Amino acid sequence: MILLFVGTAGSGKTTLTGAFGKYLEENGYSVGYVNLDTGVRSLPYSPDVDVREEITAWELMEEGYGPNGAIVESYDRLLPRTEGYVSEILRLEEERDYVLIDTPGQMETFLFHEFGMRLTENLPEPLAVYLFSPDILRKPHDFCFSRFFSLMIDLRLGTTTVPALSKVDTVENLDAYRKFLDDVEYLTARLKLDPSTQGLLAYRMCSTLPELAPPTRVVYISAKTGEGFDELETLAYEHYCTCGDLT
Ligand SMILES: Nc1nc2c(ncn2[C@@H]2O[C@H](COP(=O)(O)OP(=O)(O)O)[C@@H](O)[C@H]2O)c(=O)[nH]1
Ligand SMILES: [Mg+2]
Repeated sequence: MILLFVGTAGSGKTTLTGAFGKYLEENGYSVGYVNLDTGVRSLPYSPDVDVREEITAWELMEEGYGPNGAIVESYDRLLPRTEGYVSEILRLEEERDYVLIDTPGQMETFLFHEFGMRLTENLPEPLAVYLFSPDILRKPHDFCFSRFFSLMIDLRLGTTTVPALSKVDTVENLDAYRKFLDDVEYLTARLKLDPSTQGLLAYRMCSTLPELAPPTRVVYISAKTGEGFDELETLAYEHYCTCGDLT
């Protein structure tokens, strides 16, 4: 089973890769780890496949690139190696129960770069986990945004994507978050009360969500406390063993 952790910088991908991998290993599974981030300094797991063996963003910064340029250049230079990484990941998948892929810190270098696209389309039905942190959820339309962003990842990568709220240990009123994320009808009803342009757009978008998307469960996860790990394990199992039905 291949799990691909995707999300904006700081959403918790690397921490979760380490903590969820440890949880799986403690439960008797063998786990392979893949680091695709050329810019990360240290990792909380020991990678079986690591793009930093080929190139790092900081060595490019020593060549004179700025931080953003170095990141983009590093993936340009990794591009000819894509097929090699796919083979390494497939080999790893044959020998381990799970392969956890920690994607680049900056999500755009994965979703908007040929490297990420080519790598993903050559993996056998990876389950993408879209991590978003609670601090981006300020208003009802932000909940709509998150649900749609997860769908956009499906569209872009051709994967099945599970939306996962990360860092739930930092949330005091998790039930309120759950209500908005789990119950699309409730969210849509709340959006209808918002007369702003953003509210109207979100209302229209969320009204179409039940037609557009299969009813996917949202996972609530904390890499700190392990909350939601069992749920993520179940979803991965269902994805691989019951033909992608994640209702
Ligand atoms: N409280 C809390 N902090 C977390 C959690 N997961 C990650 N973090 C913190 O969020 C920051 C970014 O995490 P990181 O895994 O590097 O994010 P990445 O850029 O998506 O790989 C770090 O300071 C982590 O310690 C979590 O579940 N709970
Ligand atoms: Mg990271």
